[in-house]
Amino acid sequence: MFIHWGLYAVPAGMWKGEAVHGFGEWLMFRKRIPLAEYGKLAGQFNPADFNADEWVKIARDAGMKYIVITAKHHDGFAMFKSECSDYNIYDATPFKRDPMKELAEACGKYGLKLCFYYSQAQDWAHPGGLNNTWDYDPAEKDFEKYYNEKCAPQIRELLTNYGPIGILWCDTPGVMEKKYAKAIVELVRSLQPDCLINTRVGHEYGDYTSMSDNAIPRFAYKKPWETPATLNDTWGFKTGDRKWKTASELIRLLVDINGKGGNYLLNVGPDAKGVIPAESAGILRQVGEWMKINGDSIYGTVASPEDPYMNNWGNITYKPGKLYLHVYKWPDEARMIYLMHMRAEVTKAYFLAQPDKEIPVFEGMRPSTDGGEPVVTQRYVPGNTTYWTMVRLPEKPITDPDTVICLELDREMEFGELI
Ligand code: FHN
Repeated sequence: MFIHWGLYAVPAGMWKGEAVHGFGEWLMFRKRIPLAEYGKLAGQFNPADFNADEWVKIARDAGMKYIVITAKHHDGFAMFKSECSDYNIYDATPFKRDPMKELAEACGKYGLKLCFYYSQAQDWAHPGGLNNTWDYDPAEKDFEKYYNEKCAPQIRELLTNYGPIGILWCDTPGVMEKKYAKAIVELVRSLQPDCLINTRVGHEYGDYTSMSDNAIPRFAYKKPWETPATLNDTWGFKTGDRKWKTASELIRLLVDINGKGGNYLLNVGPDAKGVIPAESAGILRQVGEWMKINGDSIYGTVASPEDPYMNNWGNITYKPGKLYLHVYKWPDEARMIYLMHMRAEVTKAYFLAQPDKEIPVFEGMRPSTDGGEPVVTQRYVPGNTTYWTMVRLPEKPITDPDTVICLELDREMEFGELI
């Protein structure tokens, strides 16, 4: 679960009675709000309903395994207690709590990994940070000073005060010079060698690839990767944004991403009271219901051997020795799925929703297309080049919006082998 939470939750996309276009967390930039004025939002920020356990449980119940939260976004306001800048939630707001501490405890309790988003280059509150050109003269920008005074010390705090951190999630490196990306990587390695860094640290550093926002590659991508994505249109809370994706859409996107070997980092934008919007929580709960039954087809998967197909019935995810057929659309009256050229024998088949009830698997015959019970038939002749596997589906889906069939195989398949 991605969480964008900061001072921008107070105006929630509105400024002086006007609805401001764009992401909620970009409000200060969009309206070129002077820091002295924007900073006053801190006095109104008292998210008394924040409950770390509830947030972590929402993530856990949706089937999520890690949380990435904005410790500091581009506005420069730290959402943790910081010794190097009192422009932070503990010192500058009436809230007087450190939500990152509370989240670290809750993540430990419920077994999720906590990760920190840190805007390493853009900082609209520090004179040396990138992109605040309305308070500070660009010609006088001293990035080195910003890096030494704020960026590096805050990253040090984040990786020192909150236990093991899964990822330092950097963003928008912009024109930041290579030496700073290198220095951040070295700093993280020195403090927590197991902490991952995403490629948005810049200059081709990083342990895994952050795709563009909401972007899914057309084909499987062999290096580890992740798609950060919104649940509606904004990242940071905006009252006016009602464009929620449905649970069905999210499940299909998740399957698409997992089938191509990636991870889905799905965002929520809590409000100024500290509450994850009920719509987001409700949609994630529905995803979680599906995940409880079908999670085996998602966790631990690698790029599917089937890439780059688009089927008329659904999609495939894969982990060594197991092929998961995700059926979204019942193909035709015969309810038949055809997999061609599968150079592996199906040894066992079952719906994830009915793991104890095996689907019969027959060798060497074509199933009748006149309907009937679910069945898998295959023609498998080692050494031969033409193989096929057919799966007859039940009359109706078993789990909406995606019924998953697991085919256990006698061997591991290579990426791209199912063509
Ligand atoms: O500018 C940010 C944006 O506000 C948001 O944080 C997203 C999340 O991936 N990253 C940047 C734009 O790519």
